[in-house]
Amino acid sequence: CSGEEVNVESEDTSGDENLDAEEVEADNPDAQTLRISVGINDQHPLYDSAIHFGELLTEKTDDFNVEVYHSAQIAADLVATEMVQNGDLDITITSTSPVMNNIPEYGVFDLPFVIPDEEVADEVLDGEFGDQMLDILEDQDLVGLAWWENGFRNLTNDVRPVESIDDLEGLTLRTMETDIHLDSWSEMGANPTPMAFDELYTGLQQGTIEGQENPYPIINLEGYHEVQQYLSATNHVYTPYIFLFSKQIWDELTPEQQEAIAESAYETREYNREITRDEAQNSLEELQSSMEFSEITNEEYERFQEAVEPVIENHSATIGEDIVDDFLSAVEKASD
Ligand code: TK8
Repeated sequence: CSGEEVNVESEDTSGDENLDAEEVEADNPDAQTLRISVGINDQHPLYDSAIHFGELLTEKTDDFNVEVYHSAQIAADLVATEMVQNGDLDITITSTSPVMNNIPEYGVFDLPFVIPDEEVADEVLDGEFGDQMLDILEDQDLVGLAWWENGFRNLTNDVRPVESIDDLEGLTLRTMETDIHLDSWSEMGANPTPMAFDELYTGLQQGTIEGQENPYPIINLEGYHEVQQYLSATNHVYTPYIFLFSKQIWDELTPEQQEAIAESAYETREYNREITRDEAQNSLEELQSSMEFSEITNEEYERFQEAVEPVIENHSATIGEDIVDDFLSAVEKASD
């Protein structure tokens, strides 16, 4: 974990000189500063993408400086999102999953084994369904500006190779803080426990938990292979990153400023997907040299899928039946 420079409380960070952030400065002494918080470290493509956003924005207007804070120095995803809702932070780019605590509709992305591949993910997020999901954020004091990539999630653990669902029996796994992931892993026979991302490395290192699941770039760049021996290509869920702007701060901006910010977030999407996918391949190769890697056969994959069938049913009412139906049809349409 590379957040070693600082360890501050979340709320009062503005102007704190000890924080390690990348600044993109406008050529204007009166520029307003937009702070972006990300939970991952500065090696991950998300950090680079956030800086890229700042560069695009300063090309379009000299009204803003952009500061990007990595490794949850400002706050981990859940708290950062609340700060954005309260107008205490301008921007966070987070996995959708922790957002679900306040916005149950967002649980739809946590339903396991629904999105089969990246092309389908792109089509669903870039189409009507993705727009509809961004729109519902407004009632929550959030402006959702773009879907970026975290990627398909894969399992690591330190006990045994997981090649079949039977291998999961009793494994203690960290999941993101969402009931749907907890329920999914329980249905698959594991013993899941929710934990904020910034506690994960220590949890693995100290053996509080035996395993976790994340996309390859996070596993590699956060160094989980240092404390985990086995990697399985489970690809069980695709949870996107979402670019969230504070509605309270947004409403104070001019339409031209809003447009420049919205365009920069949106235009960074392709760049972000490209570098994240390259890193996923690169990270997988690197991980294979230090971990024992297992692929899941089609037959076994079906057993995983069967085991989690109750999960959609269990959570449809909370997410909203309509949203679940729209999601499943968007996926089906994109898969044709
Ligand atoms: C990083 C998180 C992370 C997520 C997790 O801030 O918590 O496991 O995958 O990407 O959003």
